[in-house]
Amino acid sequence: MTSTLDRADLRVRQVGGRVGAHIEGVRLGGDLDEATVASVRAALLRHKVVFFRGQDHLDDAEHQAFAARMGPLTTAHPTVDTGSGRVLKVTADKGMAANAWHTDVTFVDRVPAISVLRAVALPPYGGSTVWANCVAAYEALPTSLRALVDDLWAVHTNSYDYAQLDEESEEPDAHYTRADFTSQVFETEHPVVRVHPETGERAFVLGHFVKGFTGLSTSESTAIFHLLQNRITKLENTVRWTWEPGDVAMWDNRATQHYAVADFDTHYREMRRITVAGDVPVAIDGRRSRVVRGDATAYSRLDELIS
Ligand SMILES: O=C(O)CCC(=O)C(=O)O
Ligand SMILES: [Fe+2]
Repeated sequence: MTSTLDRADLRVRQVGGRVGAHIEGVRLGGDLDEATVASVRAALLRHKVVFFRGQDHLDDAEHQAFAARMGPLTTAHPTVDTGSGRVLKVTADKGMAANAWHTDVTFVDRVPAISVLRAVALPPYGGSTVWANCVAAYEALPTSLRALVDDLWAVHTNSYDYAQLDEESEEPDAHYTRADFTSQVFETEHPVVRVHPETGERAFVLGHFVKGFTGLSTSESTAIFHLLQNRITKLENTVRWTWEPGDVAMWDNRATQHYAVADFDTHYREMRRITVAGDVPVAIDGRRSRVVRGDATAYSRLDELIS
């Protein structure tokens, strides 16, 4: 299906029924014209994750220049000092436990808006990535469950219980260690349902940084977390992308979760991510997320955001 977002040379083809589109006819870079940037953004807001093939010309600088057209950038990560500023190198998913369903960096108050991921080295098999639509999952809720989540809040932290992760995700990766990721502890209380600042849609804010729900016991939190996550990650609500060299994926981090599938044995896989800064989530009743612990001002500035 091609959509009405198409311009003469830009084609948007839906990949999944609820999430994901392939954008053809665009050469990504910092010099894209305004109309193309607007079309790409419109496709992103509608489809939640967009894929571009054949972007082999990109290096870190041009990747960054393209991402900067989508908004002000964050530093690479709140706790990892990459030295190189804004590029997060993801060489294995171990240190980040990316083979778990998550929305990026929800442990800070200013949850990133958009992530732009580029394939640099791919394994001979496996290593695909899956995205889920957090808006569609909310919209599919029966009224009884909406009543439960609309006024529910959750505390997210980067210092979660690693013992709960599966054995395979215990190995630290070569570039960043677990100690890097938890060198500074962050905790933020977010609404379970946020109102998207650009689309006005309601979206779940959950994923593996959730430590528990406000006012509920650990066992109650675990039960409700699984109930909701099972709805978000239901296969019909997801899209899976099999990477080819030169591919770029860009997702709306305010409306999705993702999971990097760790099925490539010991083969080398390298991705690079540039992250676009986001604002502090707003609940249905207008209240904003609240910092419990940690200061993310150095990671992502709120005063540069256009609202
Ligand atoms: O490596 C991937 O496919 C995704 C890793 C990830 O979670 C991220 O870049 O945010
Ligand atoms: Fe991620």
